[in-house]
Amino acid sequence: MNNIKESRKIGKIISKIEKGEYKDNYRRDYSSHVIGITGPLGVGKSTIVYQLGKLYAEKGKKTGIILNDPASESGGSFLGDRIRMQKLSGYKNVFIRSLSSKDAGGISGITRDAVNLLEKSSFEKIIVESVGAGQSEIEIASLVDTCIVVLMPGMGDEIQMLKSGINEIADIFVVNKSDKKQAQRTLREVEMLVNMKKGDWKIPVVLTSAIKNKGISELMEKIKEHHRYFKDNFKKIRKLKLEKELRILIKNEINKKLNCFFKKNLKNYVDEILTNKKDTSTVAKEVVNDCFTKE
Ligand SMILES: Nc1nc2c(ncn2[C@@H]2O[C@H](COP(=O)(O)OP(=O)(O)OP(=O)(O)O)[C@@H](O)[C@H]2O)c(=O)[nH]1
Ligand SMILES: [Mg+2]
Repeated sequence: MNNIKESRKIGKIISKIEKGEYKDNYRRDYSSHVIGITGPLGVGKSTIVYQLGKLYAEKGKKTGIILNDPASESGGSFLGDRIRMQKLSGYKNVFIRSLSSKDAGGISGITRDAVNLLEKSSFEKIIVESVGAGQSEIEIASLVDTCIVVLMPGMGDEIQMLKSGINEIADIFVVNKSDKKQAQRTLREVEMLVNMKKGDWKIPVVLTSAIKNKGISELMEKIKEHHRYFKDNFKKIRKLKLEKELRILIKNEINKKLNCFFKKNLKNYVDEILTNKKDTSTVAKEVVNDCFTKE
């Protein structure tokens, strides 16, 4: 950044955030547009972040980029991330930083604080990269205004991902690595799933080849459209995002408890059915009723 002083100051505060030594009570005023890029390991998230960041920078937008500590992801991309970061930090209006959650525990809280800090510092665009389909990523999805889920062809489990709840958080889908075989097929599969979804925002599916810088300006256009939609329907979307987040988190919690319950009790219920000749569906109903009526 050209304002080296500002950049240093922000960097120092972020280090404090990482150590859990900094907190403030800032509440977002949504003057920044926060864009989340998420998806499974190695689909090209960082490459997309780099291309997008570069495009925003060239358009003169003050851009903040937050990456999760690459060392904690697919170690292999660490060097690539470093090189990209160096290139981007050469732009005078870009601040870029990897976050590590080693000390403060949990990346989502730290990311939230860092996003707040950048908004307070008048960044127009804040891009956040997060990995995986875990809980922290779902939390991150609720803190961004526009959530982009990146997939790639030939993953085999991409549709599984969509079914597992990640589709609930996507405002835009990207099928990256369009230079690979089967990209068109994956595109069609994702489009089919998206078409089944209701709602007044029609989730776009954008085909990109980040490495060749293809499809990135189309993606930027969709991001812009979503931002307009977000601002026009702010209250409604905020509520919906919270609802979605809660629904996913509750499902996760119930699943965890359920697995525990199965491990401990399933055998006993089977024995009970065998001795008392109750049928399985009656027992299942009884068990569930029991669970939901108990404290
Ligand atoms: N063929 C092809 N390779 C790509 C494309 N985009 C990224 N890659 C490559 O895919 C690998 C992973 O890219 P990254 O951008 O690091 O992916 P990521 O999703 O950020 O990875 P993690 O952060 O480790 O989950 C790198 O070797 C990239 O060069 C693309 O459009 N086509
Ligand atoms: Mg990455």
